[in-house]
Amino acid sequence: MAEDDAIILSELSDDDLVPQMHDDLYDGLKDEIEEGVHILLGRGWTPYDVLTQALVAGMKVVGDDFRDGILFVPEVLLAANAMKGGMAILKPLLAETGAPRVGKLVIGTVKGDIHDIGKNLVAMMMEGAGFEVVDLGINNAVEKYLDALEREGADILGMSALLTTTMPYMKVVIDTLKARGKRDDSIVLVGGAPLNEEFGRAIGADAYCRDAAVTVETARTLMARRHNRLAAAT
Ligand code: B1M
Repeated sequence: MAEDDAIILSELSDDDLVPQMHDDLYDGLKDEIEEGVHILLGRGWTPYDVLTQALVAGMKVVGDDFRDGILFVPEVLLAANAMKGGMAILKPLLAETGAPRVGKLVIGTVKGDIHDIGKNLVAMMMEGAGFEVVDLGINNAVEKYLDALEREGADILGMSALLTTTMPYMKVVIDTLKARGKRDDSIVLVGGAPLNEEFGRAIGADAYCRDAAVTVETARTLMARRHNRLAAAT
């Protein structure tokens, strides 16, 4: 539309630019999202604030309208693609904290589930917090998780599920770890929109993580406990 075309993002104040970015995310406008991210960073915003306030908050609207049947899969895919464009700019900045390596995380979305935006966000934030991250991508069967944990000697297993139909698969992975006597070798963290603390406890995870920031905090706390336990045992 001619009127929309006339909007010059760099001329908007922060208070106008952020809602405009929510609209652009909704419309799947990747170039505009990338431009908006650069503008906010240029104005001194931290990468974390750009991520949470401009991108994640915008994606919430997309999610609500998808739920309510206002948006459909093709539109949501475009929005996801725009979101990923913005995230790609922020990723190296979030990882640039220079923090010493504090642990190694293997993370992936469970079998049958192809949602990866939240999982990617968690991976980015964990990298930024100094964790080494091995990202297994989407649709992971139990053997892929177990092979990766062993191969990488990881401290933490992270699993993501966005569907009520795929979240029970997390229990399959944890039960297999138990059956093979490997459950105590790593910390298991789970996350995804349909999960909650009760579910995390019921399937035997060490913790349910509501969002990426909580994942970082939880991983730090549980890693510190693990170090103390190992130190006490030697
Ligand atoms: Co899907 N989808 N989707 N979808 N999709 C949901 C999840 C849904 C809630 C939409 C709705 O109805 N409101 C609904 C699930 C309903 C349910 O199960 N109860 C749904 C559905 C039904 C489906 C399909 C079945 C639709 C269809 O085909 N008819 C289909 C399933 C495909 C499959 O997986 N087999 C499908 C497909 C898709 C797209 C491909 C179009 C696209 C995915 C693109 C992609 O990921 N590359 C998509 C999207 C984008 C969504 C919504 C709109 C947004 C998800 C998202 O990216 N959120 C979503 C609606 C919603 O969640 N409100 C929806 C933003 C992201 C930052 O948040 O993923 O929650 P989130 O991650 C957070 C936390 O949850 C947490 O931290 C993250 C960052 O703060 N977290 C973790 C997540 N993983 C973690 C792992 C951890 C820790 C924390 O490990 C330690």
